[in-house]
Amino acid sequence: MGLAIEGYVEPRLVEFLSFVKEGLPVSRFLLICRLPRGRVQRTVFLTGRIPGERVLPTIGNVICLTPRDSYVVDEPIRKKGLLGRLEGSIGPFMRSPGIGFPYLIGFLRKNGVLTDVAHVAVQHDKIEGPTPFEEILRDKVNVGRGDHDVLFITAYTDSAREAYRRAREARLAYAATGKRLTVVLGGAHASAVPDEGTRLGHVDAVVAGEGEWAASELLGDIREGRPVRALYRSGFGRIRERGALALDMGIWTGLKRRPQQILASTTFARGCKLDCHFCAVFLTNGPAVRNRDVADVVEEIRSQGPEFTPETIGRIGPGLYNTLLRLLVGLPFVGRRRGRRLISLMAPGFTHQFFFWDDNLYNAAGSFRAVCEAIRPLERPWAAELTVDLAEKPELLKLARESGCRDLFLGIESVSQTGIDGLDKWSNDTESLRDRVKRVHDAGINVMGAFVFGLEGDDRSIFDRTLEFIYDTKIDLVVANIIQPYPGTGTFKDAMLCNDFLPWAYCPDGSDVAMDYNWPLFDGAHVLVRPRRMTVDELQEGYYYFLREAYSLSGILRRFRGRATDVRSAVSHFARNYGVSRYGMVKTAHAIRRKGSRAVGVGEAATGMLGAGLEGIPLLSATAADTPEPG
Ligand code: B12
Ligand code: SF4
Repeated sequence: MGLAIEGYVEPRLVEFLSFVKEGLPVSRFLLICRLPRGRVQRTVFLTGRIPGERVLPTIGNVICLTPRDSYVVDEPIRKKGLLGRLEGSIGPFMRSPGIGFPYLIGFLRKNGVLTDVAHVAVQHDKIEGPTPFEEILRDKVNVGRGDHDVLFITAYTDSAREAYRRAREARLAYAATGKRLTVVLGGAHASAVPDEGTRLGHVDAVVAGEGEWAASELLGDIREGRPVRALYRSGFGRIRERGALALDMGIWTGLKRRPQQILASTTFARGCKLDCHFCAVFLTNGPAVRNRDVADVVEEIRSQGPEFTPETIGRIGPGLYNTLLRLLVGLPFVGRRRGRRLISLMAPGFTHQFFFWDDNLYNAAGSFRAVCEAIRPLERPWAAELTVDLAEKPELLKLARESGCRDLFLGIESVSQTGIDGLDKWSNDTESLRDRVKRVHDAGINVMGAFVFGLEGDDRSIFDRTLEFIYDTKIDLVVANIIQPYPGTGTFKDAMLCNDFLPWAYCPDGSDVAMDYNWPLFDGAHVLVRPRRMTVDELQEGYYYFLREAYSLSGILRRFRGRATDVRSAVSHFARNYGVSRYGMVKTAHAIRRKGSRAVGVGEAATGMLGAGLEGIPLLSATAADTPEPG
């Protein structure tokens, strides 16, 4: 028996041994390996290959790339605020790099689709900045490992253009190395427009929908030496069996500019019980709700905690936060009483509060109860995104609070019933909306309300009516978007049928990257479809006006629920709103800077389709937003 090994020897040996373990035939290989005294020789000569024998590719590196968003297309983001400057000098405090790649890589590794032979490198342009590919190859990838690398890119629609540009850049950099690279796009945009990237020659393959099984098939094709197909898509299988999914947040240790803390994250279900007209969730997660085993969820959360305890804090690394933390925890009184809390707030590792990134955590009463009961013993605060009809079940709200729920992101969408009906969002009913928000508050849970403008029936009064609503109900945090025709949704199809797309929604002639539409503008902050009862300018400016009012000092004050003497709650309310408005939500920060925005009376001179303020909106320039954005 012999073995022929070329290139970097250790991973090849691992692969050889896995061949033996799996009972695959190895007798046709010949091993010639020089090991001089004192050191391991890594140069191996290839001889004795049987003439005509096919050598199968070995995947050496899998690069997981998250490109930047195109949130601010007409103005680059600069971190001028207090938080921005601080982070610029000492590094990011806290980020959520996402869970798509951790679930994908966790699954591929657990199921042996990726063996230890393959090195997984991560590049997160939003956190680390858009690092040139030559630098990524130099610092994060071992080009000598294996003979075939794979670049995985994830993108929402608003970052599709950046994804395509990065794909081209990677190909160029690889051409200089002479090594083979397969470029694959996955995520929400790929699931919605699965043929665009390959048709326009940006990527080699697309994975649509859930990634785990489809990507396994793709990697299998590469390893077996078969040509990759343009599209991989698997059915939405059951995920209820224990261990069906496997989250590996450990991949983020590979970030160069690693945040001090990463948002602890999990998911219980995929899919949503609703099928709202404007929503793209069904394209990635399928038409039905599928739950996981709650024990898996609990295990996932447990695995994400701080890296240090009061006893081991002395071993913490250098840096401003760490030195400060070590000193504080070391103080006799403070350390004894508050040491653990300080560590959970500041130490390297994961945040104490964890997030369910489900599409909708409240799909059914039974499963919601099961997951709350399972996580209650963890005694950790949590947050989730769900439908406001949960408020119809006070016992579930109570249970949620008892199990640690502190913040709920509610898709309120609109204070207009006509708008809600146009979305087919049967969970919402504007008659009972105020009461429902109150019930959530009464249960001791904060509300982050999400609103959409430009819906059916919306006129210029919608902005002030919504402001009145958020002040009356004292919604703690607010996010707002202009209705977007995300590809594959009912809203997109309507816009096509009625020829309602505005001119700038199409890919501009001068675009340096070919795209079907002007995807960078699909960021939630641009008017892309002709509104019926407002001018384009009225909708655009009214949107900015709404955000600016909601996050003005008086707007934040009017939404404060506590008593004037409750200093702690007041500080928390202002800090959180400051964080969201100035920093966390770049679009909001941008709106706040647009001092001239008004809800009414705008656009008198621009009643046509092309409002003056919107003419010639440029595409995000190649150099724009060159500072890392909040993740
Ligand atoms: C959580 C979430 C967020 C979080 C993200 C937090 C974080 N750091 O990850 C926050 C609140 C920040 C957010 C923001 C926004 N979101 Co969002 N979000 C979601 C949500 C509910 C779940 C995403 C998720 O994490 N799912 C779980 C993971 C495991 O799934 P995944 O990331 O899709 O990855 C899987 C597959 O897609 C695939 N995969 C993904 N990438 C790749 C790459 C390769 C190469 C391969 C092989 C496979 C693969 O494999 C993974 C495992 O199966 C989705 C709904 C949905 N179901 O997609 C909306 C969704 C993705 N969001 C959406 C939108 C519009 C936005 C915003 C633009 C909203 C706004 N106007 O501000 C912003 C922009 C964010 C941005 N560009 O970065 C839309 C996207 C539509 C589109 N076509 O782009 C969705 C689909 C919701 C909707 N209502 O339609 N979002
Ligand atoms: S409730 Fe939310 S996640 Fe579910 S379909 Fe509607 S918008 Fe999408």
